[in-house]
Amino acid sequence: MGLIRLQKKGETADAEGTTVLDNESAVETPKMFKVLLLNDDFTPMEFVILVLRRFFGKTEDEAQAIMLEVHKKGAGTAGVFSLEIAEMKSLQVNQFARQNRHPLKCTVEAT
Ligand code: TYC
Repeated sequence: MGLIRLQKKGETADAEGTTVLDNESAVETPKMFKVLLLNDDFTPMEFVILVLRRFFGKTEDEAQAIMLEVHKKGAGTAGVFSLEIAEMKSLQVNQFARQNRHPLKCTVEAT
């Protein structure tokens, strides 16, 4: 009597009889999203540095470099996260900017 191998849903046996995952069941690399800061003419540089330190865990030097990139190029990446975390950070930054009467805007973009 031959060996009977039972595959679960989403699995198949390859030529050697090894169980492999079907394509739809294969573990996929998580999709990642950039949290972008947008430049404006009014938000103080120090406030942008504070945002980068408080919400993105940047050091003073890292925060200054990102802030200057945004200031010169119009936008820059504060961090890269799963969609859920990226959207939460973006909401928190926009709320914090509004509370402090600054026009700073934060958006989310696919990597
Ligand atoms: N451009 C602003 C200024 O000159 C500084 C700034 C930097 C604003 C980055 C927003 O995301 C920003 N005060």
